[in-house]
Amino acid sequence: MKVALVGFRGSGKTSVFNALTGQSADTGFGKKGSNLGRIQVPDARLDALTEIYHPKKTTHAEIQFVDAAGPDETHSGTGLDAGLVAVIREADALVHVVRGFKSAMLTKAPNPAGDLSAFEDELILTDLVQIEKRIERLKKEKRGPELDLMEKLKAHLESEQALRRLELTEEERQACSGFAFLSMKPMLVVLNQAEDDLGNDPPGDMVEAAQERKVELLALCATIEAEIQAMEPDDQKAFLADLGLSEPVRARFIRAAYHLLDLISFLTSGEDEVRAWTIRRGLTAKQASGKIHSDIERGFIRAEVTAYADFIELGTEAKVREAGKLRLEGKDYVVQDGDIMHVRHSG
Ligand SMILES: Nc1nc2c(ncn2[C@@H]2O[C@H](COP(=O)(O)OP(=O)(O)OP(=O)(O)O)[C@@H](O)[C@H]2O)c(=O)[nH]1
Ligand SMILES: [Mg+2]
Repeated sequence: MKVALVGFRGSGKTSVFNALTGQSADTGFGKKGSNLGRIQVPDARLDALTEIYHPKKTTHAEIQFVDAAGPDETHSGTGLDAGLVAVIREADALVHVVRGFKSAMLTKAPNPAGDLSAFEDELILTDLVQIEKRIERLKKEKRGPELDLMEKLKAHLESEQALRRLELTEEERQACSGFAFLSMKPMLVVLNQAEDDLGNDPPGDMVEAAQERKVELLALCATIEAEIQAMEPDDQKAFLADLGLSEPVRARFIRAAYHLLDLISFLTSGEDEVRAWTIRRGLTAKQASGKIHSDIERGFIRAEVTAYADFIELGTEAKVREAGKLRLEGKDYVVQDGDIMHVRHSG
């Protein structure tokens, strides 16, 4: 999964990036270029399977981050630059960082709800420009069905609403996927709080703005979280307890992201490798096997599935079989979180 950190200049994107990845990228204005990082998704089930199989390799699911410099908040309404648009297009999800702290570099008082909506307008505007161009072309070529869809999207954007809020059929969604519309991407909003606000709930207008836009909201203080991330584990625990925080932001972030994107993990296990694979909830066994390899999806015959809880209770593959807890599932079986799968395939 690829996540882009977006938001106005100085909102704290690079600070959030550091807090999540443990890197120490330069913060402050006008840093050119973007930062890339990745984190492994901790999974206690993977650790338990590793204890049992002692595989040569254990592979966690991964989240990749890209952090690019943001536009100036005083110049909103002029559209996003092409470089930034390209970065956002590539992402599966956006993390929009909004400033909740008084900045030493920016004169404007924090206005997180205002920034949330102003940046959203930039995404909407970018999509609108793209769609208008497409519509002109479709009119010339007299391509009816796609034209209808584009007109529907255009009307929605013109009412100043992001495309992620628009109900679409599966077919329409498919037709949109190649365009990678910015405002259609799932979004998590991070309210970057002042140190003094740590532990306080986000302001009411912010909560409302997030609900209205159907985006998840996570409040944190990036500078403190970046410090925590850089500490030794023992110091980390003591410091978190001191602040009244139960866990570092990385863990909260991962949960929020999985929830937002409706993701689950299935597991594969053996002597060579124990591994977690992240998929969208609702995928069938055949579709999910394509995550491992497209050849496996093509040649899918059946999946041998054990629920993680059953495996851990019984302890060995032989006992799982004996207890009748190894299920043979066909291509239409809907994969469940924690399924341990072995896919039989031809070719
Ligand atoms: N007080 C306070 N300062 C913060 C917080 N988060 C970031 N800052 C400071 O704000 C400044 C800008 O932070 P960055 O993380 O570089 O912001 P950015 O969004 O990456 O900015 P661009 O890359 O220019 O778009 C830095 O001096 C940070 O130390 C915070 O939670 N509290
Ligand atoms: Mg930055």
